[in-house]
Amino acid sequence: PPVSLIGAPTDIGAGHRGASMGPEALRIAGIGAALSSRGVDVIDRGDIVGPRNPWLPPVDGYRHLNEVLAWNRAVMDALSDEFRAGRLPILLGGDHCLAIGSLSAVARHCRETGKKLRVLWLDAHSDFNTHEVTPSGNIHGMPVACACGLGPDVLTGLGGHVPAMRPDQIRQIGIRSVDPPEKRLIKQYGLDVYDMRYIDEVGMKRTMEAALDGVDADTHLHVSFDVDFLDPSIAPGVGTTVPGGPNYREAQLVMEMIADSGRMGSLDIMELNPALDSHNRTAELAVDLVESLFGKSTLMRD
Ligand code: DIR
Ligand code: MN
Ligand code: MN
Ligand code: MN
Repeated sequence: PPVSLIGAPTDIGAGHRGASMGPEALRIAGIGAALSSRGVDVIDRGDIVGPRNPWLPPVDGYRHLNEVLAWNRAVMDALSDEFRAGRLPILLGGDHCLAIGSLSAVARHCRETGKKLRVLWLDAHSDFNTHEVTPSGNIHGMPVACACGLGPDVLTGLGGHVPAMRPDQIRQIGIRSVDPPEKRLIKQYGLDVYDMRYIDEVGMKRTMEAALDGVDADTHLHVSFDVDFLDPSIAPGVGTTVPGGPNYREAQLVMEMIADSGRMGSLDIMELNPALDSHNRTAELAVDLVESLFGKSTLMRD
């Protein structure tokens, strides 16, 4: 399908400033041209606007809840417009709190069209915190919990249905940093987590086969790519690096196997922080991986 790029320049849910520059870094790394040179019909819709980051401490376990809500409403509306137009939205983050808006839009799209939903959550973190257990109050650590109905009503109800999705519609890949009470919640909700130990033992190919199992012609596949999924040695430009992530070849295989499924209907590229990067290399790597997501390097295959 035709692709729409949507920038969401904010770090409103993060613990470091700078993810607000992510959309422009991805544009400068050539995301639009990379897609059009692959024959993809792509339009850049420009940037969503929202409140500035007041950089305040948490209140009742949430930092900037009102501002996070405003940004996520705008994200949800922007993505919903693209789904109704039959287009594949790529959300250029921005921090990962904005996935509350994209997951709300995707879940609503699937309810409206009767499609099955599968979410692939590529991240070092599970993002399954609540205001009671969060170590930081940063809402970028909470979007998966919100999508599963765990969080403030204003966020969990964004797409008009609580919960937006069931845990069994989500597969998390690359996880290696989970806060202890967050771990208990993940077990309680039965989230499917392919952590780095699993990937090390089983290999990325079989991990992805398991994560994509059951995806069929009726499935809308949403990929939420937190750039800190990648090992920090290749992707230093993120706020919360965690060692021991997928290397370049593993990450590329992930993207190629998603491309081969042919079912990706929406994509988030999140947490890219050019202020912590050098020479925009992390954005360039992200663009390279997006090319794989859209079918590059399937030489010898058909
Ligand atoms: C940590 C960090 N679990 C928190 N989360 C991050 O503050 O909730 N998510 N960095 O991407
Ligand atoms: Mn994340
Ligand atoms: Mn993360
Ligand atoms: Mn769709």
